[in-house]
Amino acid sequence: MYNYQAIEKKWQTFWEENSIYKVGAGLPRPYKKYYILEMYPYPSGDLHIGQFRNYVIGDTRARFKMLQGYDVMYPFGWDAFGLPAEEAAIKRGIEPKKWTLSNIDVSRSTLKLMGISYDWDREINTCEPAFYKWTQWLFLKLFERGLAYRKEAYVNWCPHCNTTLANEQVGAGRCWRCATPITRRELTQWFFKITAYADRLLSDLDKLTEWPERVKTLQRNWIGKSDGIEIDFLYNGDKISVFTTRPDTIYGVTFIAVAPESELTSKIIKCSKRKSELIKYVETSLRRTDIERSSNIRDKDGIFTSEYAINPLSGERVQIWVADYVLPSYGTGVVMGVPAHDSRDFEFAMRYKIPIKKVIQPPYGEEPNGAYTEPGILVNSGPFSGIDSQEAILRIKAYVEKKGIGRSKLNYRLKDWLISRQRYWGTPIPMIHCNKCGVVPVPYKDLPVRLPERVDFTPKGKSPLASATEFIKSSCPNCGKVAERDSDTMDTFVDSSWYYLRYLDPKNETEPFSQTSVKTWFPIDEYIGGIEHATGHLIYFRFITKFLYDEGLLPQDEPCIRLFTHGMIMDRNGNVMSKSRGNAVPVGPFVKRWGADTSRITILFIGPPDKDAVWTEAGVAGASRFLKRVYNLIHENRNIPKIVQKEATPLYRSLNYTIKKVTKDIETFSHNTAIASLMEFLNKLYKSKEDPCFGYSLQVFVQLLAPFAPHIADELWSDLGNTGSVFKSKWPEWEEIEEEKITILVEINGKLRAKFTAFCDIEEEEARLQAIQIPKIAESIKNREIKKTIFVKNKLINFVI
Ligand code: ANZ
Ligand code: ZN
Repeated sequence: MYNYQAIEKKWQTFWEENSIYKVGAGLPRPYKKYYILEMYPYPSGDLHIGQFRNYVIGDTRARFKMLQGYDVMYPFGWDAFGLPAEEAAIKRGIEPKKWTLSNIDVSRSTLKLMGISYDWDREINTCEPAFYKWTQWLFLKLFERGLAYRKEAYVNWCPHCNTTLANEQVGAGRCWRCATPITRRELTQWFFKITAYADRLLSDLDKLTEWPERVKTLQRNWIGKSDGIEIDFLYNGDKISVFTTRPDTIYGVTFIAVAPESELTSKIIKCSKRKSELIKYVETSLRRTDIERSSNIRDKDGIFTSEYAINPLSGERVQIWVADYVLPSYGTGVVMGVPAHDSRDFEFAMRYKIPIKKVIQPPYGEEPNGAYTEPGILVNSGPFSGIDSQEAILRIKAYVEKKGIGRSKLNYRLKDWLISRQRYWGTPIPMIHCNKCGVVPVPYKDLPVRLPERVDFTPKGKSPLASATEFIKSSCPNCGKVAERDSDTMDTFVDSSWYYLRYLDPKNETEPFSQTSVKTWFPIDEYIGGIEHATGHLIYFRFITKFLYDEGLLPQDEPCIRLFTHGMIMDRNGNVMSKSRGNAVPVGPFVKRWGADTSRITILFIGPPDKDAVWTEAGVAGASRFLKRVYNLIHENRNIPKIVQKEATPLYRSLNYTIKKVTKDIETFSHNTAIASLMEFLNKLYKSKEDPCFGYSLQVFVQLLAPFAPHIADELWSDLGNTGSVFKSKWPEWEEIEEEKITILVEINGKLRAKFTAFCDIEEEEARLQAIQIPKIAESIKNREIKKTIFVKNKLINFVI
């Protein structure tokens, strides 16, 4: 009888006692390193099925590499700081630290129950001083190089909750918690100058040949390089610079629009006759978020300043407006309005009856009703009339540069990274404010700056740490006078921008990581995580890696060779499973009921790992039956001789075919089809007990099964008379021999839809499993009932739906 409870407990204990997964503790062998990492989780409670899937995907690959003889680094840790812990703490009245640590305990024991092969000796936790000491060290390094700086910035502010809000926490201009309309506040904030790396972050994407194209495209667009020019308009003897990618439209400018919060706006307000109306408009627009302001849906609004500027090329006088569709932080914060050729400007001009002047003619075809935004032939453009847009852009660029009224300019959409938070539960910013010396860094030897406990952290409008007098009171490292600590904490994405390096040397007390450890393990060979991090974490950690490379601390400037973005687990309504949505199925009870191995097979068999999948427990019965059959067959035949029969018996052929298939499938993250081949091969084994290759095949089967169902594999491995763990054995190799395979047609309602190859005499159940794994078939039978299955041996399978 397959007693999975006893087996799993036994082997989990064995692995732990024998440090099977300890990095570098393996048998002597040629040295090949493999650093595999999953993005670490935020410890919000027990893990759910969606997370479980990601860890099992990673674990399967880690175990496979172990069996292939690699020295595998497979660590785990916790992204422990962050807002939800504070929210939970306020709601439940417990300390964020206590809440976080108890969540970690629950999740860790679930991971152990699942049999994931992490080296727990390398566990990290970002809220421990031993870790955040080095986050602070990183901050100081960046500060030394001028890459961490302080600046006034507008932030979203909820006047009711007394707190800043991230853009994601604002919906339709209201606070996510209390629905009060938000305002914008100008506060001094800390930034990391990621824009200094914009060009490298962009061009080095070409080095990342094993990253998904989709992620690279998202990053390219996010960095948003834009090649244009700045042109100086004249205003009261001063200049107003505008950034444009279309200098060929310069003769069509009929107004200038300035962002409300730009300095230029305050300057113009002083000269304007419409002071009070202007001030009112500025206040209203500050209440809107960037998202609303640049939305295409909302009517663009603005206000005329009653001032004028002069177009330096045409000499024409144009109106100056203040309009909040102009973003303060892009280009110069001023737009030259060309209503005839830009849709937003067109809308704006129509609304306020501003003149519209055509200067680009379509080369062929008719002019549209609205703005004509494509390139074309210049008209009404002085000496440039008659030239096409492309040529005109070059000539106008040359002209303004010669005259000294403009310059070429590269602009990036990427902004500097605002990293300060007016929150308690994060890494304290290691800076001291002295009346005499200004902002002074905490000396390295005084790190860590410890986060004080028992602080009143309910939001009051300023950082909770500001009222922790014991913490704030300090002395200036420079002059020794009484001074104050910075009261902000860092964005948690700072922690995750470098955490992957700490695993390499987690206990080092004198440096964040040693040079030896980096030389041995850097970079990550395989990184597994969600696509939602494409433009956040995955850019930040590239940035910090480049910075540390420039500091001479890393041998290369990209953190990760290969990135795998896994699909999401969805609920029946098509929503992503997540704790915050309230549709999370906890994994603990499921694993307890079915055992780790059956749960693992179920989740891997749900579909290709890079695709989304709907969670159902339907597959669990099949997975459980499969493992029972594995156990029964091998356990009963455990004493059979295992000599290798290198004859091309039918079983030997199938065996070689299966080794090859499973190996290739794991390499391409096609775990579900690998399992399907194992199921098929098992059936063949049941029918081949007389084959001279039978005993040997059982042995190899156990090895092939091991990455997916590690406990039962180790149990059967020792049943077969081997000593030690199967994970210390060597992954089987295959021999290229001709395989007698047949082609099975897959039909739906009698129509041919797909084909697959299988062993001769494949059974109906087997054929059905193989067929429904084919993406095209899976797609057409999704959510539909299969009324009848018709199976013609060695020919076809037909689903009636
Ligand atoms: C005149 C013009 C005429 C423009 C035309 C476009 C089409 P990308 O390509 O994304 O870089 N712009 C400049 N600064 C802006 C700001 N702070 N907020 C909002 N829009 C701004 O876009 C560059 C274009 O975006 C610039 O070129 C400018 O409009 C606008 F037929 O200038 B253009
Ligand atoms: Zn001082």
